Amino acid sequence: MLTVQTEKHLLRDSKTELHGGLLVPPFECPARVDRILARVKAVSLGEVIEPRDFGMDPIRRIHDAGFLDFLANCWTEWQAAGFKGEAIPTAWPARRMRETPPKFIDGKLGYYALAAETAISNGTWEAALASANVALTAQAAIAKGAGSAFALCRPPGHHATSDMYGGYCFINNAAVAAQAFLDQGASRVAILDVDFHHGNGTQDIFYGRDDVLFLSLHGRPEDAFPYFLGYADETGKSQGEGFTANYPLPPGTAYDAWEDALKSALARIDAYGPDAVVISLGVDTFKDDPISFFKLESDDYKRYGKRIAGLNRPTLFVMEGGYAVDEIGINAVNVLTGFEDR
Ligand code: B3N
Ligand code: ZN
Repeated sequence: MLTVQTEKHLLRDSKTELHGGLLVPPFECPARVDRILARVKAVSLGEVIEPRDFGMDPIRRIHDAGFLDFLANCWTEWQAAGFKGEAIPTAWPARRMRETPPKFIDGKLGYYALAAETAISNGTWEAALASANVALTAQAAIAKGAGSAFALCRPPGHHATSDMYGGYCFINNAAVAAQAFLDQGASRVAILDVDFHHGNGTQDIFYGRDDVLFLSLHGRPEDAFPYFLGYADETGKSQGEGFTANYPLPPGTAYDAWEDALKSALARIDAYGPDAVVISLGVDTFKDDPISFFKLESDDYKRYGKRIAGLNRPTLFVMEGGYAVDEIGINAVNVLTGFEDR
């Protein structure tokens, strides 16, 4: 399987995450990609290539112009305002307040953020753009006939909506790639999100549409980030009614129960008959993940990779979360070798 990756992910190197009332080193760190890439090479998964630059057009198909402008200029404006730390929002358009974008960067941060843990720092925008190009390059390989490809994206994307960042995500790489399939002639695309966290951004982007089927297996919103989306009764709206499926699961969920949900999701995808499948691949479902509460073991990733292959559709894997750095390479690549049945 082809892997697409770039060292530009190193530009995303913020030093702080707001967690537990403290500024701690971010869980979403550069070592994650180093470990996955080392494993890709150790198992000889296949060729590893650099991304091409697709420009802004495919990203503008998903994201709001004001939001992209904010991301591109945030760090410069934050520094110009004289702030000394990394950029973190402090105020939001909360219930019954005005949703008018402010001019001052401190206000813009709250307007465009969905949560406060994710600090913006020098290089964040450049790394997010490179990550989207990683997804688009892997998508292009599949459009040209590859049966599968692995987009080793960092930063991840599935929490980013058309106009909000957060949960370590800035540009929604899976959504950008899915839209590219459609723009190049696909009629239907399925996005299966197997990250521990609900893919709220991807769901929100496609919620009113029937040309993208979105399915997510995740920690239930009563207990897990992003807290405010991902309930089972969210099934789509208007033309998109019936094209979203959520499988919220409780703390302690181990492979057998998780696989039951996966089988149900795969049956839905099979019935939909997509031209391409995008897997939002997070391995924070692992039993030792430091911020999650599922109990999957390393061999389980191989088992479910094989099940995904059973769809027999062109499949693009887009890297999302996973913070057990010592095992992230084994777990992520186990999905891919399981898919290849080796
Ligand atoms: O949810 C958390 C969080 C939960 C538990 C933690 N422990 C026990 C140390 C630490 C953090 N933080 C909120 C930000 C989570 C962002 C998730 C990003 C992701 O992987 N999305 O798929
Ligand atoms: Zn996650």
